[in-house]
Amino acid sequence: MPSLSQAAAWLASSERVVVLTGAGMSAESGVPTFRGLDGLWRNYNPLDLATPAAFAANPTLVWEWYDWRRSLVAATRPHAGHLALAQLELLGHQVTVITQNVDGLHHRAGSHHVIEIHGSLWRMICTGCQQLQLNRQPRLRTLPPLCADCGKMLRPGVVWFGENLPPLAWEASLEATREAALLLVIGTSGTVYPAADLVPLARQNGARIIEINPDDTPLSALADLTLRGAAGDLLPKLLQ
Ligand code: BV8
Ligand code: ZN
Repeated sequence: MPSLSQAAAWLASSERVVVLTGAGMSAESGVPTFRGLDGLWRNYNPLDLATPAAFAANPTLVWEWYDWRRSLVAATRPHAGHLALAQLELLGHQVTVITQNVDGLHHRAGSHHVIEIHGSLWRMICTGCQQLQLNRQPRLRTLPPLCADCGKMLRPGVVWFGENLPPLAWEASLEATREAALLLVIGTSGTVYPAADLVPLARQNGARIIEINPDDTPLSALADLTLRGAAGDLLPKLLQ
């Protein structure tokens, strides 16, 4: 694939690399995407469950969904694509992974500079005392889980639709994107904002854009190069 060698050449000559990943980055680890056919749980649309209103209306149902996702992710592992991104750091590039995913697979693959702009399945926040707790227990005993300190209900430590992104994470993402020489856009449909805005921002600041996705997306028009394929297949080849 000539574009693969072109992409490899651009990668080799880029010191500061930013990687924006979406649900498609975790697909080959067996984590369902949001919009693919396999993305549904009990026939609910994730867009209907990942909202403050859904949690207020039925916290147990929303927790069942997150508990199911936590168990599923706990049983998977990073794939060769995640590992290839971690390896990129070892080759001397300054790599910042800005992920929309909440599964923690980039951390488990060994990437050091990961910005989780939509939070994490493994974090919980108390709706009472606002304490942030890390909890990696895949199957929670009681749903909804309660705060050990104040007894109030815990919520998943993720950003729901209609909620602001964590300010420090978003600021760090903007800064890294402005400095990027190369932006890899991997496994995202580019339909969620403000994450998708990072792509035009990188372009405005002179970065080269490479999209890795089996399908066309609204972001494809902004890419200097599109590699039509799966992350787990193309990223190791790109690293070679
Ligand atoms: C915000 C955490 C300011 C939770 C997620 C009206 C009212 C309020 C807000 C809005 C509104 N209208 C629009 C908005 C903005 C809204 C938004 O963007 N809505 C969309 C639906 C239009 N955004 C927000 O609300 C954000 N906050 O704007 O704050 C504000 C505040 C108040 C009021 C207004 C504004 C917060 C957004 C964060 C939501 N939380 N996740 C959880 O995970 O449970 S988003 C969630 O969905 C994921 O994190 C992910 O980001 C997104 C799914 O998108 P993708 O990652 O792109 O995945 P998708 O399935 O779509 O696509 C997969 C892709 O992979 C495909 O292209 C496929 O081809 C490809 N693929 C498949 N296999 C592979 C592959 N690629 C490579 N290899 C493969 N093997
Ligand atoms: Zn509490």
